[in-house]
Amino acid sequence: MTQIMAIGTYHGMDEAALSAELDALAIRSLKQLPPLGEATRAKILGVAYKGHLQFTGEMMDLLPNLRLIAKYGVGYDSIDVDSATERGIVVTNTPDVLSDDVADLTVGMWIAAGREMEAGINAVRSGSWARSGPPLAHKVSGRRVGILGLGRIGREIADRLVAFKCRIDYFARSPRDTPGWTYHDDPMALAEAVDDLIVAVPGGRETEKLVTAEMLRALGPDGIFVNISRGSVVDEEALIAALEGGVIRAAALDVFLNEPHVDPRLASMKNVLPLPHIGTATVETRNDMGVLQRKNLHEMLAGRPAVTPVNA
Ligand code: 8YV
Repeated sequence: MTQIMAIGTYHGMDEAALSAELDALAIRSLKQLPPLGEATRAKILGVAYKGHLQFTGEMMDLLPNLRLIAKYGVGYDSIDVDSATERGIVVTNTPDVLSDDVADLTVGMWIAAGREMEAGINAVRSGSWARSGPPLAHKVSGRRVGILGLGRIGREIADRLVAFKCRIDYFARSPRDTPGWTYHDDPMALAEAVDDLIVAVPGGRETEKLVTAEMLRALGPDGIFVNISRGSVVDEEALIAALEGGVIRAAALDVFLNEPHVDPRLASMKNVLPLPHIGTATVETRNDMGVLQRKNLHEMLAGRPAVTPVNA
C-alpha cells in the first residue's frame, strides 16, 4: 500500500530510490494532487516534496492522514509551516549536507564576477583575444565582504572568504561567536560598511525584499552583490535599476524572483553573472540530500522522531 507520495521533478537516482525504498507514488507537481482520487490521497502518510510552488494548508487538507512533509532542500519557504504545525504535520528539510556546495559556488561566483571571467571566456571563444585582451577587472582578495545571514551556509561562506584575506562583516538576529568579524544589527548598516554583499538568509515572508534600493546604493559603484538564497530576498526591480544605472558594479545570481523564468534584463546584462539555481547541484550533495529526505520518511513510518524537523 502506497503511503508515501513524491512530489516534484527528481533526478533519476532519487526517483529510483523513492520508488524502491518507499514505494512512493510520484507526481510532478502539487497541481496534480487535487485530481487524484480521494481513496489514494487518504492513504498518504508522508510526502517527499521538491518544488517551489507553495504547499498550502488547503493542499495539506487533501491528504487527511498526512504526518510528514520531507522537503528536498534546506529552504522550506515553499511550505506553509504554520499550517502544517496547526494540523500536527511535521516538516523536515535537508540542512548541513549541502552547505559546502552552496558556499563553494558562492565564492566561485564572487570571484567570477569580480574578475570578469565571463568576458575572458568570451574573448577566447570569439577569437577577440587575438586582437586585444579584455579590459582589466578588479582584485577580489582582501575586500570587505558583508554576509547577510550568518546561518550554516553564511558561516561556510565567511570561513572560505577568510582564506581570501577578506574582512568579514555580518548581519544576523543576534551576534555570533566569530573570530573578530563585525556584527551589524541592521542590514542597512551592513551594506554601508562593506565592499560586497552576499545574501545567505532564508527566503520567506520575513525576508521578502530585505535588500532594498537604498542598500544597493550604500554598497556603491564598486560593489558586487551575490545572491544564492532566494530571489524574493531582494527587490528585483531595484536590483535591475542599480545594475543598469551603475549604482553597483556587478551581481552574481543563482536565484531569481520568478525562476526558472528569469527577467530578460538580468539574463542579458554584461555585469550580471546568472546561474540556474545550481547551488546544491552536484551528484554528491544531491545524493546526500535525497538520503536525508528519505531518512526522515523512514523514521516517520517506523514511528520514530524526524531527524531534521523544522517545526518539532
Ligand atoms: C534545492 C535550495 O536543492 O536547498 C535549497 O533550499 O534552494 C536548492 O538547493 C533545489 O531547489 C532543489 O529543489
